[in-house]
This record gives sequence, C-alpha cells and structure tokens, in this order.
Amino acid sequence: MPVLNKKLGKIFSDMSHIYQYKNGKEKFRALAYEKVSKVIGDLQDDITVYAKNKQLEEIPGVGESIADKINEYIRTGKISKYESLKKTVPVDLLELMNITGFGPQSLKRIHQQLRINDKEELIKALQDGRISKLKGFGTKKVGNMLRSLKLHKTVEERMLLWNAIQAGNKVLEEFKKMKEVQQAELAGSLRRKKETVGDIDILVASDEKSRKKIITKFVSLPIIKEVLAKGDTKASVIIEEYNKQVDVRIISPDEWGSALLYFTGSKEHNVHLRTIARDKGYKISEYGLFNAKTGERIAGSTEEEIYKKLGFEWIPPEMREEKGELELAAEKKIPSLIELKDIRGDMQMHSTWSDGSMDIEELARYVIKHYPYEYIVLTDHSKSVRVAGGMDEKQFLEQIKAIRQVNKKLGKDFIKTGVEVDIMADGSLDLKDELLEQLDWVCASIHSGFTHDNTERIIAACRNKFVNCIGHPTGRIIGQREGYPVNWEKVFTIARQTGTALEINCQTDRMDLNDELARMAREKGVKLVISTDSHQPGNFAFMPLGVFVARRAWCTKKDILNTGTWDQLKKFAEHKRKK
Ligand code: DGT
Ligand code: CA
Ligand code: CA
Ligand code: ZN
Repeated sequence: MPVLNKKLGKIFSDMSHIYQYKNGKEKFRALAYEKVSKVIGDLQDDITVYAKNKQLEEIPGVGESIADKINEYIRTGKISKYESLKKTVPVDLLELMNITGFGPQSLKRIHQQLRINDKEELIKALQDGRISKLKGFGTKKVGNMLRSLKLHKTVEERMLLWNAIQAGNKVLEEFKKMKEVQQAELAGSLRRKKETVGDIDILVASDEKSRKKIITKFVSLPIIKEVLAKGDTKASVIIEEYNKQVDVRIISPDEWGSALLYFTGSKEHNVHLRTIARDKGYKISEYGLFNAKTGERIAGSTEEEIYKKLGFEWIPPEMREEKGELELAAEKKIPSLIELKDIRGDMQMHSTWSDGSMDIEELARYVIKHYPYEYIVLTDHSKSVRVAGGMDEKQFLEQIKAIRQVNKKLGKDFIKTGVEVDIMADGSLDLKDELLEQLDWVCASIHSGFTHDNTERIIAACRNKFVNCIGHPTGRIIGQREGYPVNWEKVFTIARQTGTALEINCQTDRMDLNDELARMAREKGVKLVISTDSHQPGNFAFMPLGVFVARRAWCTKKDILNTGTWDQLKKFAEHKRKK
C-alpha cells in the first residue's frame, strides 16, 4: 500500500475519532471521515496520482472539503484543521476508542475527572482502582475494560493475518530478486495461515558461500528499520511496515524440506512428528531425517519425502496444528482441502444503497473485471442499522428493479438480489417475510446486544424459512471485541436441521466464523459460505482469508456452498422454503 495513502488514512481516522469524542452531534461527520479513511487506505494507486490528475473527488466519499485537505497534505505535509483539532482533545487516548468499553463518553469522563491524558496512565488507573470509583464505572465495567484491553494487546503484539501476508510477501520478494537465492518461502504461523501472526519467518536456500552476502544485502534494505541480530546464516530484523519482527534463516537446497518442515511448525506438530520418528528408529531435525543408529541421512530435500519415509501423506501447512492430522495422514486420509479457485461467487457485499462505496453497476463491473466469479449477491443493510444507511421494504423493492436493470445491461444474471437483514433483540427480523421471499438470498446478522447470550436470537433467525445464512456469526472483532456468548452446539444442530448456512466472513479483523468454530460446524454437518462482506473495491481481495479459515477447519469443496453453481445455491434455498 502506498505510504502516503496510509498516512492520510490514519489522519482521517484520527479526525473521525476526534469528532466522535468532541460531540455526539458530529456523528455523521465522524462517519464520513471514517469511511474516507478506509477508502483511501484501500486505494491501489498513490493518492498523489489522483491529485495530479485532479481526480480526487472521483474517490468515493471525497468531497471538496476533504480534497482540499488532501491537497494541503501533499503540498505541506500537514493538515491545519487536524493540527488544531488535535490540540483540543487527549489524542493519545482516542486510539483506544474502537475497543469495547472505551467509547467516547467513557474516555471523556476519565479524561475530565481524573485528568488522564495517555494510555499508560489510563491502564494504571484501571488497575489501581481510581476508575472504578468514578460514577458509571462499576467493578464489572472495569473488569470488562481490562479484558478488552488484553484482547487489544494481542493484536498490537501480533499482526492480523492479512497484514502479515502483505508484509511477508514484500520481504519475500526482496529475497526472490537476489540472484544468489535458489529458493525462498514464508514459514511459521504465516505459512499455516493462523488468524494472527507473531513474527514473520522466512526460509531461504542458497549455496554456502553466498550466505553472508545475502544477509548483508538483506539487512541494508530500506524496508528494514532495525537489525536485532545477524549471523552468517540467519538474521532477525524489525521491518518498517507494522514495526514487526522478521526472522530469516538460510540453509542448503538439500536441507530445504527438513528446514521448511521444522520452521513451519506448529511446534506441537513437530514434537509429535519427532516422537514418531524416534519410535521408528529415525532422528529428525531441521537438517534432515537420519537413521538413529548409523547416522545415515535418509531424506531432507522435500517435505513430501520426509513425511513419506515416516509413513505419512504430505500434510497441508494449515492442518499442522496437532489436531489429529498425523493420525489422518497415517491412514492416507488427508482431505483435499478447498482452494481459492473453487470459489464461484461472493455471497456478501454492500453498495452505495447502504454503506458501500460503489453503486451497483460500478461494483458488478469491478468484480467482473477482476474476478472469475459466476455470481455475486448484493446484501445491503436493513433499516435498523441506521448508521450504515439501512433500507426499508420499499427501498429493497426499488433495489430489486435496479439490479434487474444492471443485469440486463451486463447481459447476464450476474447480480443476485439479497440482504443482510438485522436480527432484532427478540430474534425477529428487521424486514417482513413478504419482502424476504422476493430475494434470491437472505443473510441474517446481529449488529447489537453484543454482551448478551445470543443463542436464542440466532436460532430464531435460523427458524425463519427465508433466512439462508447467518452473517459473521460470533460478532467478534479481532483485538477489539470478543464474540458474544453462544451455545454453538445448539446453534449448529438447528442450523443443520433447518438448512441454514453459516458465514465465514473475510473482513480482515473479523474472520468470523474462526477456524475452530468452522471446524465444529463442518463436523456437525452445517454448510458454510465464504464471503468478503466488501464495502470498498479492495475488499474483494480478502476472499483468500476465508479460504484459509476453511482449510484450517479441514473443509473440502463440498462443505462450502459458494463453490457450487448458482443453481445449486438456489436449490439449497428452495429446499428450506419447502420444509
Ligand atoms: P508466531 O510467530 O507466534 O505466530 O508462531 P510461529 O509458529 O511462527 O512460531 P515461531 O516464530 O516462534 O517459530 C517458527 C517455527 O519454528 C515454529 O512454528 C516451529 C519452529 N520452532 C520454533 N521453536 C521450536 C521448538 O522449540 N521446537 C520445535 N520443534 N520447533 C520449534
Ligand atoms: Ca513466527
Ligand atoms: Ca520466529
Ligand atoms: Zn454485518
């Protein structure tokens, strides 16, 4: 992502927070800045290109006033409005605003009554009891705040998978460019596609005499901020992007398989494998597989041959979590996991009719140009999600007509009519059945009441015969909000009985369902869909994230409905309606 876009995105996001903090009435201005921040952060091209071509106002959400601010920033490196706004609020505290329990009202009270200006002081005050003495801050609330803070810390210390993939690939590219490098690959949790990544591990193969040179070249790259450790065959550095650690190891090509296996992990998988090797009279290390008695080297250049010599099929990295995969591989029963190319369509997205940045035609043409999909389902919000411009029945009827018109222009029935209908507090839906009945696909989601047990709400939605899918079922936001309590056993049973699918939402901080729940759902026979929930063009690229979750849940094509044709999806929906 272009650096300038990222910096501007951060400023506009700060401004949104400042407006939220200053005044509840500025909610719409705050939302506008929030949206622009996301859109700009998401642009492929450098913002200066738009500015030069006088195309800033063609960016969704950018009006004259914001365009002026962007130009000012490009010219002077500053936005004066932002600079003056910053002086009126405790900016350091505002970074916490997205975390549950740290809303603008709470932060304001803490700041005003305790004169707290920075994060560290606030954490101290939470721990030493000063905050629980304030009106409106009982021990329960303070307990919750401490819990969410811990959640927040995991992401500050770790990286979202999406960010780790971008950063990791950037570093990997640098190695691949070096002519001394024979092979280079991501390893560790990043290769296993865990939802958060602690540090980025990279494995490089080269002949022995080039290694020092590779390391020297690597540590002097401009993307590197700090060198933590450096030897002849390894280096640990902090990269500029996300300020995160990258561990690099260089080995010989004939050790490639054993080293990749070792550094991919997980540690638990490795430990189990090592025990099995020992029981069979072998010794395994990052240098190869050896006969324990004679020391003879038996395998090492590929992962396949090592697994094979030990009596296993090759195991996809996403499965190497010591969850029974070795037992399965011993029986040669590793499932053929779903792949990105199996996906035939995207099941959730938003247009300008609610809170998306593209109108229907623009969106459809964008997807057709960039993705090989056979269909997309437009799922704008229903009316109770007011901040997201939710629509009522009448507006949905208009939208159905608009979709038909765009499809006509496209010359194919590409856009399916749908909705992300809100599940209300009592489990009823935000739109009448008469409307839902007219849509091709109904996704029902919860957007309120995040602290209650929501089992009954979700079950009630499953029991509506027009609901085909539950959107982002747990409601968690990684690092910001835990999922609400739900009895998943019960939900999965009802979902299967009623023929309701569950979503794997690919938004980078949602990944909802996560790998564990998706696996439980699959084992219970629940069908899943993978959708990007796109609000901006760049979001469509998140699809692989959902596929990774599904792979970590051991899903094959048949577990994921949108690997099927639209006719098959239609049958799934019709089947429920006839029940
Ligand atoms: P992370 O970075 O916390 O997201 O998780 P990983 O899995 O990337 O862990 P990391 O970076 O500490 O180590 C990378 C891999 O190296 C790990 O997945 C397996 C291997 N490894 C590291 N330490 C050990 C160890 O003590 N024993 C064994 N068998 N393998 C290890
Ligand atoms: Ca790692
Ligand atoms: Ca590491
Ligand atoms: Zn939603």
